[in-house]
Amino acid sequence: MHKLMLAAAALTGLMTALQAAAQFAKPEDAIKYRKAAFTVMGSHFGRIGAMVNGRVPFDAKAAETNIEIATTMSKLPYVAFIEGTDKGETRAKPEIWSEMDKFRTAASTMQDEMAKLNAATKTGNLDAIKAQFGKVGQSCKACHDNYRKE
Ligand code: ASC
Repeated sequence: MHKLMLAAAALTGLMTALQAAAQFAKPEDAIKYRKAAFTVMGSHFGRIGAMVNGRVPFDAKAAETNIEIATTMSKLPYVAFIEGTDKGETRAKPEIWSEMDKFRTAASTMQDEMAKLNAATKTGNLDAIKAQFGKVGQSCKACHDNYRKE
């Protein structure tokens, strides 16, 4: 039974990835999709940043709403780094494709740090949120430094 459930879960994951890849009729569509996901992620992560930096008052409920969106968005962009999407309206560096394993590891680190920020946000403890917010920011920056053009 356990094995069957694992197989079903693996199949569901594979189907999701295939559907995501199949949804891009043209390379530009994949580029737009991943940029949109990063934009929305950055916007909602930034709203938490405003609280962390004291630019807006801390609101635990608003932080939770924002981290839920940022966490969901963090999972979306990477299926769109497909072959043929290194050209066009993109700042993606060619190293993404020549170092795909490293790129995926860096993406996965960001997703893990974001998930930890999600957990920290649910505690409602601003100090915990601040500490983890910094780690997510570092994981964003690591990818930007290596894989995003100026
Ligand atoms: C943000 C945002 C990013 C990251 C990055 C961290 O708020 O939009 O892309 O933090 O600047 O270095």
